[in-house]
Amino acid sequence: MQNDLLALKTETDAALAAAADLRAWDAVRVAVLGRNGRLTGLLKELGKTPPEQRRERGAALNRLKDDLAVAIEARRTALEASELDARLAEEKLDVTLPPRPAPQGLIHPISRTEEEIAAIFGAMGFSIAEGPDIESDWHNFGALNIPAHHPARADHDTFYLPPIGPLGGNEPPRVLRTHTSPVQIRSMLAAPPPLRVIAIGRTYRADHDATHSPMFHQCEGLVVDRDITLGHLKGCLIDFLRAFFGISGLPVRFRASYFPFTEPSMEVDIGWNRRTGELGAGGDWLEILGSGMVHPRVLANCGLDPREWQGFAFGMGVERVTMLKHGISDLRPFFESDIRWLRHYGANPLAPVMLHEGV
Ligand code: 2NL
Repeated sequence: MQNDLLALKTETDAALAAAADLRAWDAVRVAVLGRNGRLTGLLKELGKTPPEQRRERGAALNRLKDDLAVAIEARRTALEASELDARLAEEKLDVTLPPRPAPQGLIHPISRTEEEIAAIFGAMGFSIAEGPDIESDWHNFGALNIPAHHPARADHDTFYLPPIGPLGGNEPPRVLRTHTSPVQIRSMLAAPPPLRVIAIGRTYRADHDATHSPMFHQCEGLVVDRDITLGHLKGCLIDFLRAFFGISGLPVRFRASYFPFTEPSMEVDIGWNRRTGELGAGGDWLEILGSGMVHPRVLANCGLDPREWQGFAFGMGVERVTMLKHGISDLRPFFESDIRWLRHYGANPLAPVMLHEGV
């Protein structure tokens, strides 16, 4: 090999050996084979070689180019292998490390109460019924024996929706349901008795202060069958209240009251201590739900003969029972989305709802 070519080979080999990483290697490659590289320069000068030496010189340059290409490629393979070895040695994964805690969501206390109520009544054979938030005047009031002059119909209580439709404003008004009762009306219309349903969900009243929210939640239950008595109502609600508050001997009192849709009607109280707020003992009474035997006119409104079918019904406020159960004194934080309050009162989504959650 001609001297200058031998020198280029020797120096390139040395530079490749000295290149410690792929960056340095690439610099060597460009300096030799690149557009302005040394070998490229020699090839460009071939034209200036005297014609009698050109053949031999050209063949030598091409052999050298192949040799250099092989050496450069071999060095790249070696450098890549050692960089991979270094990464494999460095990037170790310790599968025995405990995982970092991931942020965990919580169940809103209202939802949790709804789940608990559904679990208890579900175990008694009730099914959950749902209905629309926007109701006809008839489903919300008329069917429930709430006459036109009844205070529950007064404008300050009910959200009325603007009339739409072919009658040009003369159709009966639609309302945001003021209670969950229309859901039970729909259940009676949808299927013949026997019937055991629970309706839980959002309800609306035009009322807003420390103890009233324009949107709140109710739970109502309805049983319709032959020969249903006040005894069934009392047994069912005593069992429910003792399971929900987790107090087996919880005192329960039934007190005569009035609702347009039940006859007779009863307010249901539980025993508590007015001074400490403790539930289950203390000699004081706390109103917790309303109930009664379904008014014969309500049964008839739903196409049921009251001489053949009887029923009982009850209703409670979900916020109210949640506040009592967890010692929450203010209604407003339920709907303020304050993450600190929700972290405090939220429920673990992975803990299944038990039939006896307790206070
Ligand atoms: C309360 C009282 C009550 C009902 C709701 C009802 C439903 C139908 C027929 C008859 Cl379809 N009654 N529901 C009965 C008595 C009381 O709720 O204080 N709610 C918060």
